[in-house]
Amino acid sequence: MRQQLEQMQKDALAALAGVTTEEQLQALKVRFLGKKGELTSIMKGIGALSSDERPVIGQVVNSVRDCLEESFATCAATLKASLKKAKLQNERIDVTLPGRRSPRGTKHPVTLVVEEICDIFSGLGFLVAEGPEIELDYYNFEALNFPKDHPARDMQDTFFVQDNLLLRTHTSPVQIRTMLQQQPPVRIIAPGTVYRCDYDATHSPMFHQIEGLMVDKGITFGDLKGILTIFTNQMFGNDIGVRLRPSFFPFTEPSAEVDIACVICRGKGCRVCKNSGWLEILGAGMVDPEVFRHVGYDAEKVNGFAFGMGIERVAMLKYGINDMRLLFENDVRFLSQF
Ligand code: 2U9
Repeated sequence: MRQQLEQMQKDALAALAGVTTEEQLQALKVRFLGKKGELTSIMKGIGALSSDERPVIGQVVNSVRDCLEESFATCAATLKASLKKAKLQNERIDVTLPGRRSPRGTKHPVTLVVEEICDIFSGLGFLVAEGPEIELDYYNFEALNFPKDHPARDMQDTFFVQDNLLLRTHTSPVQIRTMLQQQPPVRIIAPGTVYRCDYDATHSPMFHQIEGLMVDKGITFGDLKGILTIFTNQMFGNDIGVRLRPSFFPFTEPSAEVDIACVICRGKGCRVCKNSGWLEILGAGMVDPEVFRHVGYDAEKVNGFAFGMGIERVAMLKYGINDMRLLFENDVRFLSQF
């Protein structure tokens, strides 16, 4: 029986040496020390021993049990420590790894062009002015000398909110509001969103404009041409050709449309300029005395010029974009190119 016990102890210690998981350890504990385990089954033979042998074997049983219990406890502690170590190793965070960068956005081409134009005119002493996008008919049309039957006032061309209230069709009401609030001299540019009932490859119902206004004593058409030439040179290059053609607007007299030499063919003639060699980018003129009358300025004492341009058109020419709708789809593949 002593031999049996010693063999079992040997077997148990050998098996313990190969344990790598808590499940294996538990299974060995059941096998050797459990209620129906090997030690219990050997101990069943104690009853058949003589009264001399029984205490001796009893001592061996106790010493084997103590030895195994201690070995199991040691094994459990070692296993626990090594599992914890492995877990910590697996979960280790390398704090020296560079962080994951979130992709950086880019400015919309319309914003880039607005900023560039504002910078150019700020350099020429113009202040930036803003106003509401929902306007009274008076500021959008009446004060700007639009006759009552002008086609722009039609529902077909203007988005009306109520009888007298509309989405501004240009940023000109900003200049009217500014003149009503301050006396000359005035030198402002008004960038902003405007709305017109129009939609195709070159027109959007919502688009952006920048308009400029300069009012003082003795302003001439030559000043207007000079300022616009400085602007086109800075915007499209120093040697870009500029020409003015006579035109008509209700709010300026005389009026002109301003062309630059085609940015694609430099005046030779191509598809973009429809073989004319020129591209229209601006409208301009001397402010009509009737407009000054509406804001209480004395047209005998002061005069001035105004101009306006569509931002999307400038952006399309500057960046070679052939469909205005690309500017409003917000496709990141398109926008990230600027
Ligand atoms: C006041 C007086 C005069 C602003 C002007 C234009 C000519 C013009 C168009 C360009 C393309 C609008 O976006 S577009 O369709 N603009 O041709 N705008 S003069 O004249 C003003 C403005 C305010 C008080």
